[in-house]
Amino acid sequence: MINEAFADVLVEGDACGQTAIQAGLTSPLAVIIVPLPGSPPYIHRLNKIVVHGFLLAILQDSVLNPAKYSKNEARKSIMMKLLYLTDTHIRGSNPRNRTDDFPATLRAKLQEVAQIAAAEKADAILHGGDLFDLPTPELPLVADCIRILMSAEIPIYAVAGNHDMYAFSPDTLDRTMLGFLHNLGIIRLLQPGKRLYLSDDRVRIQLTGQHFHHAVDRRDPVLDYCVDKLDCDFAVHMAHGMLLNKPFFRDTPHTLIKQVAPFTEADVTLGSHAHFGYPEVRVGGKLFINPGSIVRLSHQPADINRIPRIVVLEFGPTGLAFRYIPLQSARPGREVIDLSGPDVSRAREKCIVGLAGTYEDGAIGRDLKGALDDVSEKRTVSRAVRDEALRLIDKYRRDTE
Ligand SMILES: [Mn+2]
Repeated sequence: MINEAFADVLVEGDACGQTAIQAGLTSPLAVIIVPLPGSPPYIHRLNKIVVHGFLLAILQDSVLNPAKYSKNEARKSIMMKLLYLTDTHIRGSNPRNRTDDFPATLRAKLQEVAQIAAAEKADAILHGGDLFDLPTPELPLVADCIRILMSAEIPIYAVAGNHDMYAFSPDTLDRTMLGFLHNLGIIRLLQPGKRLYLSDDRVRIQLTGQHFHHAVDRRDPVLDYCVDKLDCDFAVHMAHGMLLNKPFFRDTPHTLIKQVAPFTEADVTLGSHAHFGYPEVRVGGKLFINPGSIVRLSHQPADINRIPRIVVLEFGPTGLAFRYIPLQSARPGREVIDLSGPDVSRAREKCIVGLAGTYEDGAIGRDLKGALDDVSEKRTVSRAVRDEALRLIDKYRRDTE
């Protein structure tokens, strides 16, 4: 029997048999072994020798890489874990509704994320966009936050959100902090339309991503939210846009999960942008998850009463599993959000989205003066502001021509 055979080998003090038992190889198939160079000739003392290709390969591997087959690592070798968080909105000052020290809160939350990554032995961190609240946020806090994320010592993959770029244009990313970190190789921005593969010994994951851009939720949603699955066990897609589980305000462009579910082959679509998140949705075996932003910026009850959370995704030979991890460092909403002030976040978002809708597809570039006239009329911007804007634009044009 194989166990006896291993016991024999163990008596000989052989690393191969020992690691095989630690790896849980107790199948009664029986054994082994082509001695590696330098191995002792114990093989002749085994009573029964049946070479089984699969076991043989693992055992050879286990001799060459014993650490991989130690008890703690055995589980890891058949599973990949990804940790997902989104909409961190890193900024060095307090948002209007927050009463706490917002930068300190960000550092604490990211520290907790790094600790979870270590405790879970995650293989990578995924970020759904709006890593930063501004395209070029304050450097000291960026340094703190990125150093904390890097302390997890695993790759960080991300898509860019509307706050990470200028003018809803991913073309501007090279001039932003997120693009800068990508160019340094510290954060790896997924490239729309391209597949990236993460693979373990037995699991291969296809990772794709779509940055925010001015036409998200306005053009055919299949272009942004749907992918084909090729040459992998699992496909994961991240897109920064207003992908929702149920209809929203008519004047806010959004896409419903049911519109895209039939057309994507992604096993998991990771949502962002909609800060409150929603319970996961399953459609025909496909999973749509948005845990919500890890910071609460509005004072709507749905935001105040939720606890920010991240997601751990596990991919193994038997399928995929996920669980939410609420952040311990998140204090009750009422302790950090000022309930008395006006909720400007929704009004501001509506205004910005409304403007973007008015000037699609480069209309701003073609007729900037007309657009400014239009905006100043709609938003009651003073004539002086409009004229100053035009003067600056003229100057910019002259300087760049
Ligand atoms: Mn956001």
